Amino acid sequence: MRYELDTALLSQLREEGYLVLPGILAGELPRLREEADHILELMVNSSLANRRRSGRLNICQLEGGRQIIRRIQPINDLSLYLGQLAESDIILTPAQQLFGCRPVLIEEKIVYKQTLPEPVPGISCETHDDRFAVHSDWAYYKDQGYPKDLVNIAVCLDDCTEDAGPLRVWPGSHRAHLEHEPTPIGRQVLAHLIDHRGGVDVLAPAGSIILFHAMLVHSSRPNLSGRPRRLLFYSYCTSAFAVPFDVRNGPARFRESPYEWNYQRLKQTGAFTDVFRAPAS
Ligand SMILES: O=C(O)CCC(=O)C(=O)O
Repeated sequence: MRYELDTALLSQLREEGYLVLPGILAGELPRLREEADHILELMVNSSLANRRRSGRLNICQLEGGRQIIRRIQPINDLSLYLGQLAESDIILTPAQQLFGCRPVLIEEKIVYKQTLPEPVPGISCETHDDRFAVHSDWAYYKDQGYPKDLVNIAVCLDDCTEDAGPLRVWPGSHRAHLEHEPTPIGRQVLAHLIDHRGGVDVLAPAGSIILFHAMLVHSSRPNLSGRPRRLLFYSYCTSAFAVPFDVRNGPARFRESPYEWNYQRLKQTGAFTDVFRAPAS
């Protein structure tokens, strides 16, 4: 399947720095959610089997014990389906239209914002909540020398409602890079450069695609809905730039893979039995 942006949508994306394509992947939702659940189970069980939190897994625990899966990254080497989706026409065509040449994937992740029904003992957790700071992704990508022609394609696995900590964007902020400072939850635009209480929520039903420029300032509040708010992110760079291979995610794949094989071996020999199942979603 192919989805071409018309001129009006393309100029909206160029002007505002973001665009929502409602429901265009609704038919894929069962498979997308199945993959997200599978990756979540793999991460939690392999962390327990190895007695070491996977470096892919970002999990938080709040006072009172509630645990929230915040993010898993990288993911394409854990799911054939998600790896193939990243190269599919429906995902690539809008990015290709924007760049005027082939997009090259530079990183992928799933932001889960998913509370676990029961805390899982034995995994070390971060102590903050699932919010994301007011930032642009290029504030990170610039460290690897990437150009500014980068676009994020986020697939909504769940409804992005006001109470679910939706993506919040500052329309038009992608035109110039704003200086960031480090915070416990990541880099953040200096408070005097942008109104941190500004921005607009990007509300979208499950199955929608949100495209946004990597320089666009964005954030998200904690998810208070009681439901997961999963976004699958693919980030692309223009092939006009000599993109180095997998520099952002490659080291984590290389570091984590031996632990994941060790987990499979422990399971095969009966030395470890899975204890965690993803909550029904
Ligand atoms: O999914 C979200 O709420 C925001 C994620 C985000 O900004 C990031 O991963 O850089």
